[in-house]
Amino acid sequence: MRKLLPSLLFLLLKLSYTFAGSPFVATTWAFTQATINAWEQLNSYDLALDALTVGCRTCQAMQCDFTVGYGGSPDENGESTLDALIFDGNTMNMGAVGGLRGIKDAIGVARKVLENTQHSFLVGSLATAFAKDMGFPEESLTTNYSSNQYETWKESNCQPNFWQDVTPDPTKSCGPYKPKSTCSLRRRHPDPILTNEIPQDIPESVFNTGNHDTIGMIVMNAYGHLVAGTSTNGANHKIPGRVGDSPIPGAGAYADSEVGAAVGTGDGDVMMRFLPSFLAVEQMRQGATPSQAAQTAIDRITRKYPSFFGGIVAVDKNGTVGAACNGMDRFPYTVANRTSNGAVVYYADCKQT
Ligand code: SD4
Repeated sequence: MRKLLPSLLFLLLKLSYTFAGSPFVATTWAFTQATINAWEQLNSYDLALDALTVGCRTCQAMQCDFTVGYGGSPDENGESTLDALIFDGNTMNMGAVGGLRGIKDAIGVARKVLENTQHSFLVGSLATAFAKDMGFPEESLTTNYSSNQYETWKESNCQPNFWQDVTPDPTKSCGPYKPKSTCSLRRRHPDPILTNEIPQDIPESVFNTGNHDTIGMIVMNAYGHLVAGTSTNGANHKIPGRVGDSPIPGAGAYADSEVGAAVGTGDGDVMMRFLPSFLAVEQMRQGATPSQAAQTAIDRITRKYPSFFGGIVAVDKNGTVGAACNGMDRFPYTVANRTSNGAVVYYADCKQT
């Protein structure tokens, strides 16, 4: 028996390794290089947080579609600001930054918030001060590309923009704007509680396939440690100070190693009101498949905003991946796992609403 003990122990360890889960990386959009880099990192060290950081950092450095990292989505002052989140599904701890100015590595700073503070979320210029203390260099996030984007927008009379119910008419001018009188506001927006009215759908979304592409990434290691995160430069021509859904837990990303994880991308001003990543994880907790869970999260939004633009990727703790979307024909997402032989891009067909 004594002789058998080591082999029995080894077998037990091997079994728990096998059943703990099958490691994977899943990413919004066709961000293959980010997925491959995260997967290689995972294979080398099997640390989910490191793999996610490496993956998101890849897109930040590559300026994926100019909507992740520096030099994209300039705000109304021409400045790029960054949002990022990293959520640990083992500890239910997180780190996030919103409206980060002058620091390129937003996911790195979010990781520092997670690991070196008891806080969850730092924003704006004071997040920059924190990042500098943590050793990140302060540098301009403006490039020729982003200043051209900004100049072209100014030349087109600041169209499109995110203003409403202001004067002068935001569809014809650059501001500065003032609110319209409260009386006209009331006429335009009757109290939905009193009228039981479904809110107006988004007039014409500034979000579309040319203005999107947050990286949302989910990683699970061989021991079933699930983490989820995001990195983005947000919305093109946003009003300065705007933070999107991406750094908000349950909106941009959510993970619970006992269940699964989800990430979202799209019109964050609308999506954050529905906490779609949280909802998708809770659906999986109730037994929904990842595809069903992602679809439920999307349906919850389209019920009120039928034309919103966005997608959700959900993965359960067994590594089954699903996705759902709205406002486009199909939504690409990328997966790497033990059988994929590199990163494979899949497409979810959006349900026609
Ligand atoms: C935001 N959700 O800031 C992000 C942008 C995005 O696809 O994902 N676009 O609203």
